[in-house]
Amino acid sequence: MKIMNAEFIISAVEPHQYPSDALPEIALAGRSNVGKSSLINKLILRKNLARTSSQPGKTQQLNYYRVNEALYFVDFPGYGYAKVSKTEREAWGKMIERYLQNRDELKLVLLIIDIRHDPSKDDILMYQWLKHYDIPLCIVCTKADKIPRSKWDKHKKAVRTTLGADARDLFVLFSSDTGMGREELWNILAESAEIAKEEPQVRPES
Ligand SMILES: Nc1nc2c(ncn2[C@@H]2O[C@H](COP(=O)(O)OP(=O)(O)O)[C@@H](O)[C@H]2O)c(=O)[nH]1
Ligand SMILES: [Mg+2]
Repeated sequence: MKIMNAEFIISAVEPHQYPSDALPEIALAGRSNVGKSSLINKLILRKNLARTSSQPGKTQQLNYYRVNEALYFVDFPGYGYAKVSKTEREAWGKMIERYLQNRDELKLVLLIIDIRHDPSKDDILMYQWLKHYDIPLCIVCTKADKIPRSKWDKHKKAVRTTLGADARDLFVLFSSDTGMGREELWNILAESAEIAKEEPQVRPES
């Protein structure tokens, strides 16, 4: 995927703040610090558009990034952050559930998991929510560079088993450090969003 442009659009809480141009949306869900911002930055080849935040759990909004005037990334607030109060947690749940239930533009959710650790209770709940609402998902195991190649298979299997994943679920091993999985993931995103994998041929102006 050739990135022509990428920009931050809005931090939305209420549905009326969501963009209204009907472009396909790819959402990213995962616990705080799992590497969601880094993954967006790697996909769009920007160092720091999606802020890799030092204060995990602080952003309780849906952050919209538009790529190539063709699709949006919707970065969910990270879950499982210890200092979040019960009230905040409930607000989080309501916002996410409302989005998942009603958003026609949503084409795919990337469930981001740290390859080194078994999925958390929140990861499992998110997986079950997505299945319940029948939303297409892709499990993305990130930070692959942090464990030796010889252990990838073992960890992949542990992630699948803990989530109770379906053998048909899309699955990508990724690293924001090395760029591993980037092309594979873009191909999945392009397919889900129904956009061309390669830029259309532009005829030189005569
Ligand atoms: N080695 C390595 N570090 C990563 C990777 N992805 C994220 N990180 C680091 O993990 C930390 C959290 O990343 P961030 O993208 O802010 O996570 P977020 O809270 O899910 O948005 C940062 O220090 C990143 O540099 C990866 O694939 N490999
Ligand atoms: Mg982040």
